[in-house]
Amino acid sequence: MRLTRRDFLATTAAAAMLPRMASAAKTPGFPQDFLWGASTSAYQIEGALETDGRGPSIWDTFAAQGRIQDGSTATQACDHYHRFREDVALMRAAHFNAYRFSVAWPRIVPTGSGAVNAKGLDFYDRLVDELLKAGIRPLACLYHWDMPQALQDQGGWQSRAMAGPFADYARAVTRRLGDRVKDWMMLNEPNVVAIFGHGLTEHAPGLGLGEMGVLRALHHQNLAQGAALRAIRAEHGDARLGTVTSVQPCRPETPSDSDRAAAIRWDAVWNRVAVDGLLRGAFPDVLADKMADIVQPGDLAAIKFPVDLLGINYYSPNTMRHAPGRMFEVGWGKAPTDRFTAMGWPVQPDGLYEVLMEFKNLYGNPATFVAENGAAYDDVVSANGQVHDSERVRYLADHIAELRRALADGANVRGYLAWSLLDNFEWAFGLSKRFGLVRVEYDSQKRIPKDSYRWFAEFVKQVRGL
Ligand code: IFM
Repeated sequence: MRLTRRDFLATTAAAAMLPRMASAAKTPGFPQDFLWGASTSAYQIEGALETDGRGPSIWDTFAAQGRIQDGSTATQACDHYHRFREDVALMRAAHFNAYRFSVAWPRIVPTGSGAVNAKGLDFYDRLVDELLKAGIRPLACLYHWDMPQALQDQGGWQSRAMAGPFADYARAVTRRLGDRVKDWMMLNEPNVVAIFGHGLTEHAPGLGLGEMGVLRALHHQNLAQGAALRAIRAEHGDARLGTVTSVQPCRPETPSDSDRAAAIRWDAVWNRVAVDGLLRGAFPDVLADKMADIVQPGDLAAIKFPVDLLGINYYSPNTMRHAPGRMFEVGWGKAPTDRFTAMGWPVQPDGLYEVLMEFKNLYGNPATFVAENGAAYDDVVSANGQVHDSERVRYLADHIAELRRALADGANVRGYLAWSLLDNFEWAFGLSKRFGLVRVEYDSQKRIPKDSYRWFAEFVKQVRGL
């Protein structure tokens, strides 16, 4: 696909943003090797759930239980399994130099442990070769929520025993792809997995176990991550290893002591268990009593690891209020903005600056990259066949401006990947929420690049000096 400047300027709203971003691009602050691209995950885009020996995952079970709000499934999703070449071509046309995808654990180890499925690995082999051919650096994530059902049947993340199978799976994948993929992320958003899948019931496996269920799932993911990091490091001295966490500032709704304490508690659960465990080998004080029931001697040392690159997913801050009777006695308050996405998430770009500066000021400025940032909106296809998603353009532009501000203030940020390349299966919301730079017509599988895609492509082109 060839995109001309005229294509891009055809969009009034996007065109209006360009001068501002063009001058942003000229401002020093984006290094030449900065990573620009998008992220996706296997279950959300691949489809082909029963192809080439893939085993069932917890999300297949969850969907079969009728727990997806719009009744859709990921059976076909974006059919990326068969259309990945077309999707890589879209990235290439947008001048991306990086792409984060996830490997589906149930494709590689269909029964959770034991035999490795070579055909599953073959798919990622083809994908990686296609990316490299297009000059796009592959960043592979090993766990983006699709646990093999067989392991869930043995306790899943409620069990300490997942560390062994996860490390074995990590070894199998990196042995096959490690000659070409150098960036390996272990987990995606362990906090979201633990909170919504284990404490609450909105995500698979939908256990609703409350506070201790959350903390167990977090701790056991941390342990599995530590085991996988060490397993890969032992065999791949040249790999850049890391993980991806969702980091959202937790702000009190009011200055009251009780709301402030709620924000501190939620910050501990949402942000610190994952980040402090990995970077400091420590857990937040406010959770010490509860964690004492879970953590065993030696665990903190097994979790801490000198990562090379840390992915940060940022969408919005959490505005918290004291809510007696709720999990961790917290509830979501009203955010001080009138901008919201179709997910109902507040748009507060300054939170990205806050998060990036926090890594600089509190954690010794490790190398980070924005692994996800983006927004769902109720896009419509206009009479001219285009998607004029000016709100998404504004969302991206505002967040990239905050990223640039953090870079200028010394944050060690190495890249920005938008969520997401394609509209896709948005978990419990099914196909009803669209986050893509590219629209997917699910019936025909036609890809329609949105204005945001053209805007981002033009921006990346300018900022990379192409
Ligand atoms: O779609 C998800 C992704 O899988 C994980 N981070 C948030 C995105 C939007 O909800």
